[in-house]
Amino acid sequence: MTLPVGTTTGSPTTTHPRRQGSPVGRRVVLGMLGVGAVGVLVGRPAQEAIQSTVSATVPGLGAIVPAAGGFRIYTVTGGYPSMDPAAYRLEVGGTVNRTLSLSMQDIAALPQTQMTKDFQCVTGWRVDDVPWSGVLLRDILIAAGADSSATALRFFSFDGAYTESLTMAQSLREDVLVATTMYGKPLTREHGGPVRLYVAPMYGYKSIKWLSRIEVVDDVVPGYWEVRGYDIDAWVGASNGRNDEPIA
Ligand SMILES: Nc1nc2c(c(=O)[nH]1)N[C@H]1C(S)=C(S)[C@@H](COP(=O)(O)O)O[C@H]1N2
Ligand SMILES: [Mo]
Repeated sequence: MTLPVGTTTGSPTTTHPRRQGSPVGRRVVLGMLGVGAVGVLVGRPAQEAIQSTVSATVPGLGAIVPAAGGFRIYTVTGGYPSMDPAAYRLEVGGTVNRTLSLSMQDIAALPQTQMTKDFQCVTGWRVDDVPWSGVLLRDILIAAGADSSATALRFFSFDGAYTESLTMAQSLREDVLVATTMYGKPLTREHGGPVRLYVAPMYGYKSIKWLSRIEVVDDVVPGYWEVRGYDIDAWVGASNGRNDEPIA
């Protein structure tokens, strides 16, 4: 099976997979056509979220600070790391054709994607209709020439503590964003600026803040909360024993 570069994978508006899709077949290297080819992926419409579910917040995910709009600010290190955007680099490595070290300008030069979707924490709080923008993780993988037959990705934070994981199939979805803005403004330090992941269909713990490195690897390595008992496949409404409304 050939990875359908330049076509849609997954359908954020209608599908809600409970398990990862079938593995990509023979080895296919993403981005054989080069970075220019990803332009065809731009311009998909932003989607509106449907419904909110608000329930009692159960603390337990590290330091918690309430924030505007219903977000709680989480950090497992007890502080917020700071990063001069001019010094920031997003490293992309592992099983890729081209190791990348992307500055904010490099990221801005990649195809930009916007989406407006809810953010749901596994502890129960949900923020409706958050406008996000950045670069699809998929487009970064294409830019790096990632091997789409690799099984998984690992994500690292410059907070020095937090890590996350996704399968390759999950990473190629069109609702998984390397986010640089929220509500039309650069991501604040508290929300993970200058760059965080936003994994729309999954609980918030997948959306690693202060993202510093992406690695394409052969095995899923459970992330910070996953080694502490949370589900690795963190689909909203179909994991962690919860029945929240899926993120449309
Ligand atoms: N580096 C880092 N990323 C993180 C976390 C964290 O503690 N550290 N918490 C996660 C959890 S559990 C949630 S719900 C969201 C919260 O995002 P916010 O702090 O922007 O509200 O960030 C996720 N990403
Ligand atoms: Mo969370």
